[in-house]
Amino acid sequence: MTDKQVYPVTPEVAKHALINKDQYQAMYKQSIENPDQFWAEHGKRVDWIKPFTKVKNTTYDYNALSIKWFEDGELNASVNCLDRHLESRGDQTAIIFEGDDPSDSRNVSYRELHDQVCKFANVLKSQGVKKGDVVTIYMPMIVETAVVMLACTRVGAIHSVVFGGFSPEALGSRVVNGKSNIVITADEGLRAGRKIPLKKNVDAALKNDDRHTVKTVIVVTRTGGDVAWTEGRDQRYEDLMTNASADCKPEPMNAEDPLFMLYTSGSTGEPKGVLHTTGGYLVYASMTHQYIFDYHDGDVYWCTADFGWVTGHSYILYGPLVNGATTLLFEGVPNYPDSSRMGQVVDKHQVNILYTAPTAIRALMAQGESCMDGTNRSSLRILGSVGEPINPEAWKWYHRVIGNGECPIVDTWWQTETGGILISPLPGATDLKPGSATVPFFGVQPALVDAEGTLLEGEAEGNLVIMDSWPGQMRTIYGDHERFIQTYFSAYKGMYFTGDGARRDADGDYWITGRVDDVLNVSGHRLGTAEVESAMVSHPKVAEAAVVGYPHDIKGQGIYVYVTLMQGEEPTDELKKELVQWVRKEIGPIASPDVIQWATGLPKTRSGKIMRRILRKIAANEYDQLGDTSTLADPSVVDDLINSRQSK
Ligand code: 6R9
Repeated sequence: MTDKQVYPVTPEVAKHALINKDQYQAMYKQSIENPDQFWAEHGKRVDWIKPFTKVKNTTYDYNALSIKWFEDGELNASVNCLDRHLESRGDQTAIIFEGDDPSDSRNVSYRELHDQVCKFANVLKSQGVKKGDVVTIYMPMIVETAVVMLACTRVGAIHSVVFGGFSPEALGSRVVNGKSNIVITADEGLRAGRKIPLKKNVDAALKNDDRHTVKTVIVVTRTGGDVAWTEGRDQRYEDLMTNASADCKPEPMNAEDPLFMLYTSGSTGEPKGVLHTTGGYLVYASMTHQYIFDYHDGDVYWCTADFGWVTGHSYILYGPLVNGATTLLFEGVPNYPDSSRMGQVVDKHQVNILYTAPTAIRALMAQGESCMDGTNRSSLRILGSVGEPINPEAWKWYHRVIGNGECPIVDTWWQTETGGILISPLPGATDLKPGSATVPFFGVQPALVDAEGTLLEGEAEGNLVIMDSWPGQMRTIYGDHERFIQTYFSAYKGMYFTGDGARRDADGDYWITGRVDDVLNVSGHRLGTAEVESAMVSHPKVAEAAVVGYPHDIKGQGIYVYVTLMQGEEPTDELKKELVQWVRKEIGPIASPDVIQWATGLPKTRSGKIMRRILRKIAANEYDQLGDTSTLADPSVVDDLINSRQSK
């Protein structure tokens, strides 16, 4: 089947675009047939302190897995983001900061940013931070966060950004796992007029750190709110910056030296620290940013993600800054002070490229078109979507209402692990289909396999794998290389397994159908069912819990929890509320259960494995599609669950 509704490349877009259809075909072909030559050429898009002579050295062979790109080159990320632009665009705005409060905005030039970064790099050095140390960053969406991240790269430290919405418990376990002995935070964050107690959370997180290895906490003043102070450990960012020199020699990094780590959820166990290295990542992030967003010099580019997620790393910070772009950094949320905010920000800063998430679009859509009243968004040229499958209805609304029917939408599929976008249209080269991420980027070879790992040809649906390495790929799970190999390369030998399912249509376009493992995608945020379950069962009244996702109009997926209480505990509405609060405290607000259902028993196989497939169907109200339940240890459990679901 070819999907009928196609939005062809328009002549206006084609005229302006960096890559047309023929160029895409030719470049893609070269990138697959001769990757060394292709990436040797495109590897030059970043500045090397010592040029590479080797390009691709990778094997997905399970027993000899190795991923190295540009392995003998040396470079520094902050130099690529800042120093190399000083001569040509020192006074150009690097970052437009748009605060939570619409009256709070400012522009930061490349020169100013360079100064701040060098100063903070010297501060880090003065605090004893060396190449290879892990610096934990727990900060709001402010300019200082970009400064801190880039300063880490200047001295060769590995930053580990923890999303400001995570709880003290989640932060604490990431600090410990990363063996980090320094945390950078702010007094409080600001979101939708509310204060987020970041420093307080850090204090609580470190109280639980029984190793007491965190020697330094640096606190940026954002709100000026009162915070507790631990003498000898806590220091004010502003005080440290006052006397710091703005002269800091960058640390030459090998292409394969770590750049950052970022925790993400998997289907089992604790979140894993995804490790990215320097050379390949910067080449890939900047190249995808330029071509996929059809970025031209002078464009104003706005990605609404948070630094706490990979999109914030690759497409607010590194990709845009390596390209010398003007990147907008937004502290707030799309519906504060009201739902016209997104349109207002676009008009105010004359944004040309807008990159956001389906959940934000659906939330605006639910407000009705009037949320764009009073704004014209005529500066927009390209729209982007990321984080979860975009339903065709939301796609069309985004296209018609936000983009005035004139802007191509690039639906970009990728993952924390991939470092940059792997499947996406290119504005001048790809005809669009609402809901399809379409075609692979240069150097990327997607394929579909069935459960046995047999490659599927032509029109098909199956598990999405990638057949060969690309420069932005993660290199390991911090501290656990074995888990890296097991998680991504053991399911299908010789292939990278994405954890996603996909369909390929008769034109060869890919349609991502969502996770095929036990990972939830709630408002574009990744969460492991295992994490939510382990938070739930840590409550003293809970005996057992099973978590599944269910279709949710705004969030994409909502969190549905089946809970079995300890003998003698009363299943009350108060207890449900308490359990919701409990999970928020353990993980953070993004993990708040949407529905809790009391369960006297859970459907398990005779070997004791919970059959989530059945729980998913019950949560989705699809009782007629339960499939085979005869292998259950106690099939009557299913009827009980359905009855109690219906009687609610
Ligand atoms: C970048 C990012 C990755 C998971 C991924 C997939 C889902 C992301 C998507 C998409 C359909 C898209 N996902 N983009 N699904 N269409 N355009 O989101 O990274 O937080 O690691 O999540 O998100 O399921 O596997 P991450």
